[in-house]
Amino acid sequence: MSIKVIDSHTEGEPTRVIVGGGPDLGGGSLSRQASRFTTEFDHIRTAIVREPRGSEALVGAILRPPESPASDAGVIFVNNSGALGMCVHGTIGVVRTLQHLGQASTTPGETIRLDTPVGPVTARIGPDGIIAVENVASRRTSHRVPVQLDDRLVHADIAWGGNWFALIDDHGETVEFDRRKELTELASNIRRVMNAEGLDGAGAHGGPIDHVELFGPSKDGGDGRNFVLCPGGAYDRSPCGTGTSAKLACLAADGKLAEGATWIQESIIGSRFSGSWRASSEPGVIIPTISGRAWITGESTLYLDPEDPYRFGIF
Ligand code: PYC
Repeated sequence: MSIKVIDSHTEGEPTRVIVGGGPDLGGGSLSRQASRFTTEFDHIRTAIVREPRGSEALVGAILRPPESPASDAGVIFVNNSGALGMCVHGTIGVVRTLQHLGQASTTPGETIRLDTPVGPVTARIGPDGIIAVENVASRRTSHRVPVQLDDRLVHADIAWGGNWFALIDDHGETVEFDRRKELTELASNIRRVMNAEGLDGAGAHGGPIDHVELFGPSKDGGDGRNFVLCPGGAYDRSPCGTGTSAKLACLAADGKLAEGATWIQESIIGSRFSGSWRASSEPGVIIPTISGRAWITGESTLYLDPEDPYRFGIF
């Protein structure tokens, strides 16, 4: 069996788009197709994103027919632990890949609308390779929830940005690349305690916290730096677009960022997304736009040799 893929990275975080030989996910809603991917074809997901062909940070994307006639395509994102609701860095990677294939415009101002399991998003082509993603409606559902860990008390906001985030400022750690092991351990503990105590997302798409976002001051002229723990235990090399959307929802709720103003979010490696928001028709719910760049890193054919004991990944 062979699968054709195109790899890219968005501000440091990798995306692998399946362009041939992917699983037949049938029809129905994209969320149904996403759950079919992780139930009937999970071995294909793990073969594509896990070592030895992938890495813990890799997000896989499979293009599907659009769910709505207003959209150009559908997309499902998966990582080392399962399916993601939405993925902004992945969307930027998908659009860059479609441009590379000649299937999307590179003309500034042109748009491409993609359906995802959690709603449609629109990518607008900008100048200098920038791609701006208008993400799904985002909102904060809880403010400063106390979370008692063995060694410290922290306070978490809970917000939806296409995935569920716990956002923490008062963690007492330095948000530096060379502290990533300690930050991973702290964020994992926070997620474990919050989910064990039922401190999770509520309302539409309600569910457990899947990402944890720790904030610190900017090191490079931005508005802040983050460390984002992803569901499978990897940290996001980019500033995490769904996480930046969740952050914008919190800033908007606190009156700390005006509608239309720009927020520059730095990642733990120093890469940047620029974000802004507009109001939705629902009070307390914002529509964020996140901008960043992606670069193609390779085109390849993955071989799944039946004799290879690790063809479906290393567990
Ligand atoms: O950019 O939304 C994002 C994302 C989610 C997980 C990794 N990146």
